[in-house]
Amino acid sequence: MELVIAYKNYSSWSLRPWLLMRVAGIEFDQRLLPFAHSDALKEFAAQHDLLPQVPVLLDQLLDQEHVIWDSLAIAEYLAEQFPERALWPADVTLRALARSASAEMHSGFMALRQTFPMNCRAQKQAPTHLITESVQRDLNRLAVLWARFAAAKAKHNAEGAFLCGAFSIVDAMYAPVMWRVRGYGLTVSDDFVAWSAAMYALPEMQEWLAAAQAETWSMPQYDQVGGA
Ligand SMILES: N[C@@H](CCC(=O)N[C@@H](CS)C(=O)NCC(=O)O)C(=O)O
Repeated sequence: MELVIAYKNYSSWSLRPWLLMRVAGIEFDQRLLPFAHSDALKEFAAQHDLLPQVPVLLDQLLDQEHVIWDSLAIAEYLAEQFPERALWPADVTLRALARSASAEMHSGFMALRQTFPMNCRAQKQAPTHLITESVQRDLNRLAVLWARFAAAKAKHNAEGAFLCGAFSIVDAMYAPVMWRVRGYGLTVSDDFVAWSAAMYALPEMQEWLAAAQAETWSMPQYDQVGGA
């Protein structure tokens, strides 16, 4: 399998399947296409009739090359191909919650995502004027979701520091939010802080961070957010 991604420092959609596969122990090669610094992503997309976007998963299955694009579709494909890795929680209630929250991340949190782009190298304190009403609404929504996961975990005796206990797709879907909240000094809730610490401590997340720090590409429009 080959996962096509972009900048480890900035590409939030790339992080999701990469982290999921690494934590689940699914082996893959990675191809990094720095789309703002080369035409390689455009050429790759044209070759496969895709939009010029990452992530894309290439899989050789039953003698055919399968091309899966979009983070959530990749996560679902992997869950189907590797049922023994329990990429979704086994419990139906937790699974329904994890699926709903993953879809909500995929289509929502626009204010947070647009105002505070993922930048793993950032360590800032966001100026208060950037915490607009819409951003605050997104942060409040995270707190509500995290409380809901904590209650569901307790009710279903799910053990572990992640949203449904053990690491699952929903943690991967929210992984960039960990970087956003941490990197810009935002506040969500105590439940979020505990989850964030567990996500940050994952060896795979540290591996991603080290690679992001080693990258020499920069995107000034993102580096300038929240001050120099
Ligand atoms: N809905 C897509 C979003 C993918 C996306 O927006 N990817 C960004 C990178 S994080 C991209 O490829 N941008 C290319 C560009 O801006 O040229 C997913 O879930 O994978």
